Amino acid sequence: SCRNYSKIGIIGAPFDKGQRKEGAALGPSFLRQAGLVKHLEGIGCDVHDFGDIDFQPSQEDETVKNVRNMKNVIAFNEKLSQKVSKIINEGRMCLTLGGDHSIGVGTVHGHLKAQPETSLLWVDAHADINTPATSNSGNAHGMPLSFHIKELTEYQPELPGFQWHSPMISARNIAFIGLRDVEPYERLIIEKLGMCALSMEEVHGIGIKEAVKYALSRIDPRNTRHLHVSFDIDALDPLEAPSTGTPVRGGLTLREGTELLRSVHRTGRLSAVDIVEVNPLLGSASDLKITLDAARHLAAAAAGYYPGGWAPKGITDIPQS
Ligand code: B3U
Ligand code: MN
Ligand code: MN
Repeated sequence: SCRNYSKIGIIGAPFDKGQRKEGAALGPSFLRQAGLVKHLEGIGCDVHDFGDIDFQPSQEDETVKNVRNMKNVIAFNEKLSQKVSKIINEGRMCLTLGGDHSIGVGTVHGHLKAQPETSLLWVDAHADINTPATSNSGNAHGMPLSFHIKELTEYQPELPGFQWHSPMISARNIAFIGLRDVEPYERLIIEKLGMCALSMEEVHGIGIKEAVKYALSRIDPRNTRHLHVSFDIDALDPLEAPSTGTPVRGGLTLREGTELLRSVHRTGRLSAVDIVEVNPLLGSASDLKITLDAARHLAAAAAGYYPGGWAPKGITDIPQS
Protein backbone atom coordinates (compact mmCIF):
# COMPACT_ATOMS: atom_id res chain seq x y z
CA SER A 1 0.00 0.00 0.00
CA CYS A 2 1.14 3.53 -0.69
CA ARG A 3 -1.19 5.32 1.70
CA ASN A 4 0.42 7.97 3.78
CA TYR A 5 0.65 7.86 7.55
CA SER A 6 2.99 10.79 8.11
CA LYS A 7 2.48 12.64 11.37
CA ILE A 8 2.88 16.33 10.74
CA GLY A 9 2.79 19.43 12.92
CA ILE A 10 2.25 22.74 11.15
CA ILE A 11 3.36 26.07 12.45
CA GLY A 12 2.81 29.43 10.77
CA ALA A 13 5.69 31.91 10.96
CA PRO A 14 4.14 35.22 9.84
CA PHE A 15 7.26 37.34 9.87
CA ASP A 16 8.75 39.57 7.16
CA LYS A 17 11.15 41.92 8.96
CA GLY A 18 14.16 39.93 7.72
CA GLN A 19 14.05 41.88 4.44
CA ARG A 20 12.50 45.07 3.12
CA LYS A 21 9.35 43.99 1.25
CA GLU A 22 6.10 43.69 3.13
CA GLY A 23 3.90 40.66 2.49
CA ALA A 24 5.78 37.46 3.33
CA ALA A 25 4.14 37.64 6.77
CA LEU A 26 0.86 36.85 4.99
CA GLY A 27 2.31 33.58 3.69
CA PRO A 28 0.89 31.24 6.35
CA SER A 29 -2.71 32.48 6.08
CA PHE A 30 -2.68 32.41 2.26
CA LEU A 31 -1.12 28.95 2.20
CA ARG A 32 -3.80 27.63 4.57
CA GLN A 33 -6.52 29.34 2.49
CA ALA A 34 -5.11 27.66 -0.60
CA GLY A 35 -5.81 24.32 1.08
CA LEU A 36 -2.31 23.22 2.04
CA VAL A 37 -3.39 21.70 5.36
CA LYS A 38 -6.51 20.08 3.89
CA HIS A 39 -4.43 18.67 1.06
CA LEU A 40 -2.09 16.96 3.55
CA GLU A 41 -5.08 15.50 5.39
CA GLY A 42 -6.53 14.41 2.05
CA ILE A 43 -3.45 12.37 1.21
CA GLY A 44 -3.71 10.55 4.51
CA CYS A 45 -1.44 12.48 6.85
CA ASP A 46 -2.18 12.87 10.54
CA VAL A 47 -1.97 16.67 10.68
CA HIS A 48 -2.03 18.92 13.70
CA ASP A 49 -2.07 22.62 12.85
CA PHE A 50 -0.53 24.51 15.78
CA GLY A 51 -1.55 27.88 14.31
CA ASP A 52 0.71 30.90 13.95
CA ILE A 53 3.46 32.23 16.18
CA ASP A 54 1.77 34.98 18.14
CA PHE A 55 3.96 38.04 17.73
CA GLN A 56 3.44 41.80 17.53
CA PRO A 57 6.55 43.39 15.99
CA SER A 58 7.63 46.44 17.94
CA GLN A 59 7.50 49.59 15.81
CA GLU A 60 10.68 51.16 17.14
CA ASP A 61 13.29 48.76 15.91
CA GLU A 62 16.68 49.56 14.52
CA THR A 63 19.72 48.19 12.77
CA VAL A 64 22.24 46.76 15.22
CA LYS A 65 25.66 45.53 14.02
CA ASN A 66 24.29 45.65 10.45
CA VAL A 67 21.26 43.47 11.26
CA ARG A 68 18.12 45.38 10.24
CA ASN A 69 15.19 45.04 12.70
CA MET A 70 17.49 43.11 15.00
CA LYS A 71 15.14 43.16 18.00
CA ASN A 72 12.15 41.80 16.09
CA VAL A 73 14.19 39.16 14.27
CA ILE A 74 15.62 37.84 17.52
CA ALA A 75 12.38 37.98 19.54
CA PHE A 76 10.31 36.28 16.85
CA ASN A 77 12.82 33.50 16.35
CA GLU A 78 13.12 32.77 20.05
CA LYS A 79 9.39 31.99 20.12
CA LEU A 80 9.57 30.02 16.89
CA SER A 81 12.52 27.93 18.07
CA GLN A 82 10.65 26.84 21.20
CA LYS A 83 7.59 25.88 19.15
CA VAL A 84 9.60 23.85 16.63
CA SER A 85 11.36 21.95 19.45
CA LYS A 86 8.01 21.16 21.02
CA ILE A 87 6.46 19.82 17.80
CA ILE A 88 9.49 17.66 17.01
CA ASN A 89 9.56 16.32 20.57
CA GLU A 90 5.94 15.25 20.07
CA GLY A 91 7.14 12.98 17.28
CA ARG A 92 5.74 14.98 14.39
CA MET A 93 7.54 16.24 11.32
CA CYS A 94 7.51 20.01 11.82
CA LEU A 95 6.36 21.93 8.74
CA THR A 96 6.96 25.66 9.16
CA LEU A 97 5.24 28.06 6.78
CA GLY A 98 7.08 31.39 6.38
CA GLY A 99 7.61 34.17 6.52
CA ASP A 100 10.87 35.35 5.01
CA HIS A 101 13.94 33.16 5.39
CA SER A 102 15.13 34.89 8.57
CA ILE A 103 12.74 32.47 10.30
CA GLY A 104 15.37 29.82 9.50
CA VAL A 105 17.12 31.16 12.59
CA GLY A 106 14.35 29.75 14.78
CA THR A 107 13.40 26.62 12.84
CA VAL A 108 16.91 25.22 12.56
CA HIS A 109 17.79 26.15 16.15
CA GLY A 110 14.60 24.57 17.49
CA HIS A 111 15.23 21.42 15.49
CA LEU A 112 18.85 21.12 16.61
CA LYS A 113 17.80 21.60 20.21
CA ALA A 114 15.34 18.72 19.96
CA GLN A 115 17.59 16.56 17.76
CA PRO A 116 21.27 17.59 17.90
CA GLU A 117 22.26 14.96 15.32
CA THR A 118 20.58 16.74 12.43
CA SER A 119 21.84 17.60 8.95
CA LEU A 120 20.50 20.47 6.92
CA LEU A 121 19.63 20.88 3.24
CA TRP A 122 19.33 24.54 2.25
CA VAL A 123 17.33 24.70 -0.99
CA ASP A 124 17.57 28.23 -2.29
CA ALA A 125 18.69 30.47 -5.15
CA HIS A 126 20.71 32.29 -2.48
CA ALA A 127 23.22 31.02 0.08
CA ASP A 128 21.87 33.02 3.06
CA ILE A 129 25.25 32.60 4.75
CA ASN A 130 26.33 36.22 5.14
CA THR A 131 27.55 37.18 8.57
CA PRO A 132 26.45 40.63 9.70
CA ALA A 133 29.96 41.77 8.71
CA THR A 134 29.83 40.40 5.14
CA SER A 135 26.22 41.38 4.37
CA ASN A 136 25.73 44.22 1.90
CA SER A 137 22.01 44.47 2.56
CA GLY A 138 21.73 44.18 6.35
CA ASN A 139 18.78 41.87 5.68
CA ALA A 140 18.59 39.01 8.17
CA HIS A 141 17.07 36.65 5.59
CA GLY A 142 20.50 36.61 3.95
CA MET A 143 22.22 35.57 7.23
CA PRO A 144 20.42 32.69 8.99
CA LEU A 145 22.93 29.98 8.09
CA SER A 146 25.89 31.96 9.38
CA PHE A 147 24.32 32.08 12.85
CA HIS A 148 24.01 28.28 13.03
CA ILE A 149 27.49 27.24 11.89
CA LYS A 150 29.95 26.34 14.65
CA GLU A 151 32.97 27.16 12.47
CA LEU A 152 31.75 30.77 12.12
CA THR A 153 31.40 31.43 15.85
CA GLU A 154 34.42 33.72 16.08
CA TYR A 155 33.14 35.86 13.20
CA GLN A 156 29.80 36.71 14.83
CA PRO A 157 29.12 39.93 16.71
CA GLU A 158 27.40 39.84 20.09
CA LEU A 159 23.78 40.75 19.52
CA PRO A 160 21.76 41.90 22.53
CA GLY A 161 18.93 39.47 23.33
CA PHE A 162 20.46 36.67 21.25
CA GLN A 163 21.93 34.75 24.21
CA TRP A 164 19.31 32.02 23.84
CA HIS A 165 20.91 31.10 20.54
CA SER A 166 24.21 29.39 19.84
CA PRO A 167 25.70 27.76 16.74
CA MET A 168 24.90 24.05 16.90
CA ILE A 169 25.78 22.53 13.54
CA SER A 170 29.02 21.95 11.69
CA ALA A 171 29.42 23.19 8.12
CA ARG A 172 30.06 19.60 7.03
CA ASN A 173 26.46 18.73 7.91
CA ILE A 174 24.97 21.39 5.63
CA ALA A 175 24.44 21.27 1.85
CA PHE A 176 23.01 23.73 -0.63
CA ILE A 177 20.91 22.86 -3.66
CA GLY A 178 19.74 25.33 -6.30
CA LEU A 179 22.21 28.21 -5.86
CA ARG A 180 22.41 30.85 -8.59
CA ASP A 181 22.87 34.18 -6.79
CA VAL A 182 25.81 33.96 -4.41
CA GLU A 183 27.84 36.97 -3.29
CA PRO A 184 31.67 36.91 -3.28
CA TYR A 185 32.02 36.81 0.53
CA GLU A 186 29.40 34.08 0.73
CA ARG A 187 31.40 32.06 -1.80
CA LEU A 188 34.53 32.67 0.26
CA ILE A 189 32.81 31.25 3.36
CA ILE A 190 31.54 28.23 1.41
CA GLU A 191 35.03 27.49 0.08
CA LYS A 192 36.86 28.12 3.38
CA LEU A 193 34.49 25.73 5.17
CA GLY A 194 34.55 23.20 2.31
CA MET A 195 30.78 23.10 2.14
CA CYS A 196 28.72 20.99 -0.24
CA ALA A 197 27.18 23.59 -2.57
CA LEU A 198 25.28 22.39 -5.62
CA SER A 199 24.38 25.32 -7.85
CA MET A 200 21.84 25.05 -10.66
CA GLU A 201 24.82 24.33 -12.91
CA GLU A 202 25.59 21.12 -10.99
CA VAL A 203 21.91 20.18 -10.73
CA HIS A 204 21.61 20.42 -14.50
CA GLY A 205 24.83 18.50 -14.95
CA ILE A 206 23.95 15.45 -12.86
CA GLY A 207 20.17 15.70 -12.49
CA ILE A 208 18.13 16.31 -9.37
CA LYS A 209 18.10 12.68 -8.18
CA GLU A 210 21.89 12.42 -8.25
CA ALA A 211 22.20 15.89 -6.72
CA VAL A 212 20.08 14.91 -3.72
CA LYS A 213 21.85 11.57 -3.38
CA TYR A 214 25.25 13.27 -3.46
CA ALA A 215 24.24 16.03 -1.03
CA LEU A 216 22.88 13.48 1.46
CA SER A 217 26.01 11.35 1.16
CA ARG A 218 28.07 14.43 2.06
CA ILE A 219 26.02 15.66 5.03
CA ASP A 220 24.86 12.27 6.34
CA PRO A 221 27.44 9.72 5.17
CA ARG A 222 26.24 6.92 7.48
CA ASN A 223 22.51 7.44 6.84
CA THR A 224 21.84 7.98 10.52
CA ARG A 225 21.06 11.65 11.01
CA HIS A 226 17.79 13.52 11.22
CA LEU A 227 17.20 15.78 8.25
CA HIS A 228 15.93 19.34 7.96
CA VAL A 229 15.05 20.84 4.58
CA SER A 230 14.78 24.62 4.52
CA PHE A 231 13.09 25.29 1.19
CA ASP A 232 13.08 28.87 -0.08
CA ILE A 233 10.36 29.07 -2.72
CA ASP A 234 12.78 31.16 -4.83
CA ALA A 235 14.78 27.96 -5.39
CA LEU A 236 12.04 27.22 -7.89
CA ASP A 237 12.12 28.97 -11.23
CA PRO A 238 10.12 32.24 -11.23
CA LEU A 239 7.82 30.62 -13.82
CA GLU A 240 6.84 28.09 -11.13
CA ALA A 241 6.85 30.46 -8.13
CA PRO A 242 6.59 34.10 -9.24
CA SER A 243 5.19 35.61 -6.00
CA THR A 244 8.43 35.92 -4.06
CA GLY A 245 10.67 38.81 -3.05
CA THR A 246 13.88 38.04 -4.90
CA PRO A 247 13.17 35.82 -7.92
CA VAL A 248 16.14 34.62 -9.99
CA ARG A 249 15.71 33.01 -13.38
CA GLY A 250 17.05 29.55 -14.15
CA GLY A 251 15.70 27.72 -11.11
CA LEU A 252 14.33 24.31 -10.25
CA THR A 253 11.14 23.11 -11.87
CA LEU A 254 8.35 22.22 -9.47
CA ARG A 255 8.88 18.63 -10.60
CA GLU A 256 12.50 18.81 -9.43
CA GLY A 257 11.46 20.41 -6.14
CA THR A 258 8.94 17.67 -5.38
CA GLU A 259 11.41 14.98 -6.43
CA LEU A 260 13.95 16.45 -4.00
CA LEU A 261 11.54 16.47 -1.07
CA ARG A 262 10.11 13.04 -1.81
CA SER A 263 13.65 11.61 -1.96
CA VAL A 264 14.48 13.06 1.44
CA HIS A 265 11.15 11.83 2.83
CA ARG A 266 12.02 8.31 1.68
CA THR A 267 15.04 8.24 4.00
CA GLY A 268 12.52 8.04 6.85
CA ARG A 269 14.55 10.65 8.73
CA LEU A 270 13.02 13.91 7.47
CA SER A 271 11.88 15.66 10.64
CA ALA A 272 11.50 19.32 9.68
CA VAL A 273 10.71 21.31 6.57
CA ASP A 274 10.43 25.06 6.09
CA ILE A 275 8.64 26.60 3.13
CA VAL A 276 9.52 30.28 3.05
CA GLU A 277 9.49 33.52 1.06
CA VAL A 278 6.00 33.18 -0.45
CA ASN A 279 4.87 36.81 -0.72
CA PRO A 280 1.13 37.12 -1.51
CA LEU A 281 1.47 40.86 -2.20
CA LEU A 282 3.77 40.34 -5.18
CA GLY A 283 2.67 39.55 -8.73
CA SER A 284 -0.77 39.12 -10.28
CA ALA A 285 -3.64 37.01 -8.94
CA SER A 286 -2.60 34.26 -11.32
CA ASP A 287 1.05 34.51 -10.20
CA LEU A 288 -0.09 34.10 -6.61
CA LYS A 289 -2.23 31.08 -7.41
CA ILE A 290 0.67 29.39 -9.19
CA THR A 291 2.99 30.10 -6.26
CA LEU A 292 0.58 28.87 -3.57
CA ASP A 293 -0.10 25.78 -5.62
CA ALA A 294 3.62 25.08 -5.95
CA ALA A 295 4.05 25.38 -2.17
CA ARG A 296 1.15 22.98 -1.62
CA HIS A 297 2.77 20.42 -3.91
CA LEU A 298 6.11 20.82 -2.13
CA ALA A 299 4.43 20.20 1.23
CA ALA A 300 2.71 17.08 -0.09
CA ALA A 301 5.99 15.75 -1.50
CA ALA A 302 7.68 16.35 1.86
CA ALA A 303 4.89 14.26 3.40
CA GLY A 304 5.73 11.47 0.96
CA TYR A 305 2.87 12.00 -1.46
CA TYR A 306 3.07 9.64 -4.39
CA PRO A 307 1.26 10.95 -7.49
CA GLY A 308 0.38 7.48 -8.79
CA GLY A 309 -2.61 7.29 -6.44
CA TRP A 310 -3.84 4.66 -3.93
CA ALA A 311 -6.40 1.89 -3.98
CA PRO A 312 -9.27 2.54 -1.55
CA LYS A 313 -8.41 1.74 2.06
CA GLY A 314 -9.27 -1.82 3.13
CA ILE A 315 -10.74 -2.84 -0.24
CA THR A 316 -9.12 -5.48 -2.45
CA ASP A 317 -11.87 -6.42 -4.90
CA ILE A 318 -13.20 -4.46 -7.86
CA PRO A 319 -16.94 -3.89 -7.32
CA GLN A 320 -19.41 -5.91 -9.45
CA SER A 321 -22.06 -3.98 -11.36
N1 B3U B 1 22.74 37.69 -0.61
C1 B3U B 1 21.92 38.89 -0.54
C2 B3U B 1 20.64 38.72 -1.29
C3 B3U B 1 19.64 37.77 -0.77
C4 B3U B 1 19.79 36.78 0.15
N2 B3U B 1 18.60 36.16 0.24
C5 B3U B 1 17.78 36.73 -0.56
N3 B3U B 1 18.39 37.72 -1.18
N4 B3U B 1 16.51 36.37 -0.78
C6 B3U B 1 21.72 39.32 0.91
O1 B3U B 1 20.91 40.23 1.14
O2 B3U B 1 22.39 38.81 1.80
MN1 MN C 1 16.55 32.05 1.43
MN1 MN D 1 16.36 32.89 -1.74
